[in-house]
Amino acid sequence: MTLSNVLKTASAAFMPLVFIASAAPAFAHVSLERGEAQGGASYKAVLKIPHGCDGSPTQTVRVEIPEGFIGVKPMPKPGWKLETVRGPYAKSYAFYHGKSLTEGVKQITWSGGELADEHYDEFVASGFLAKELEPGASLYFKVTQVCPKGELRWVEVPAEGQNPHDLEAPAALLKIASDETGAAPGTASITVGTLSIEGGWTRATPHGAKVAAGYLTIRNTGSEADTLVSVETPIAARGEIHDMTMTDGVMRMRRLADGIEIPAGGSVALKPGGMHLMFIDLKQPSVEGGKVAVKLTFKSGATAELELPIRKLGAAGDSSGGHQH
Ligand SMILES: [Cu+2]
Repeated sequence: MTLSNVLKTASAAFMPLVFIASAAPAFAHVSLERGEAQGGASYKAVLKIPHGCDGSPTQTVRVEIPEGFIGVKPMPKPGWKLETVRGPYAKSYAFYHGKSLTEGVKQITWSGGELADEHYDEFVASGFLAKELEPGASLYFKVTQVCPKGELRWVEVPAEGQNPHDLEAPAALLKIASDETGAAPGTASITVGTLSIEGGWTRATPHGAKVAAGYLTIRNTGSEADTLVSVETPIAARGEIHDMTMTDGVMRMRRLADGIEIPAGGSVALKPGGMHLMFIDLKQPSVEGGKVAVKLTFKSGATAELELPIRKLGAAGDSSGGHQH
């Protein structure tokens, strides 16, 4: 019996309101743990499956990946068989390593599992929200649950002007955040394991610029040292880790091939005139007020994805930068 049928039956029979109220939780919708996220940044889609099909256990969960959620990789689940269907995107999207993505995972199916109606579970896929997505845009993740008895199809999308709460089986919604709801200028922080990264920023680049630098502070609260070994960003063909040194009175930069060690209990600041992230072969200028997505990878395997706010050209110590390539 569908929810609207229940409601019709209930009202037709003048059943007490308490019946509807107590029945409602059984119809909790499939949803995303994080329902709003920035475009031009990585996103981990955590789909929450709150119940089975009217009492029957869920044995298959299938998700349609919405346009604009690119480079998607599903997380395997013990006890579930994982299958993906790839296909073309509606257009080409800028991605890490200077690549453009024109196709990728469009559908994910976890099957052969057993999620009891009275239990709850999460199904996860990691990817990148294309920077071409408009702030305020809605991405709908259509989800199908298949059970031994019946199935639930969370595929409804509200029509123009329709209240999504009126939908009986809405698809899970992800809103692309407007720029105003992003991190305050000059702050970009994230914690991964024992590492915390804060105070990140980059600066606006003139048209035709080939390189840009990124700055941030990495704190290691753990008992073992870790090393920043690489950086990637969708705005440049490649990322490197650099230091500045004074040779014969001239400031030069050099690549730190071994990365930057963050000592246990210590912190390292990447700042103008010193160590920095270098974005090489820029594909686009960085515009003041925007953000640059970066992905840092550490020797331990930890990765941190954050967004560096773009400060104005010539900001904070730019004159000492003297980037020579
Ligand atoms: Cu450099």
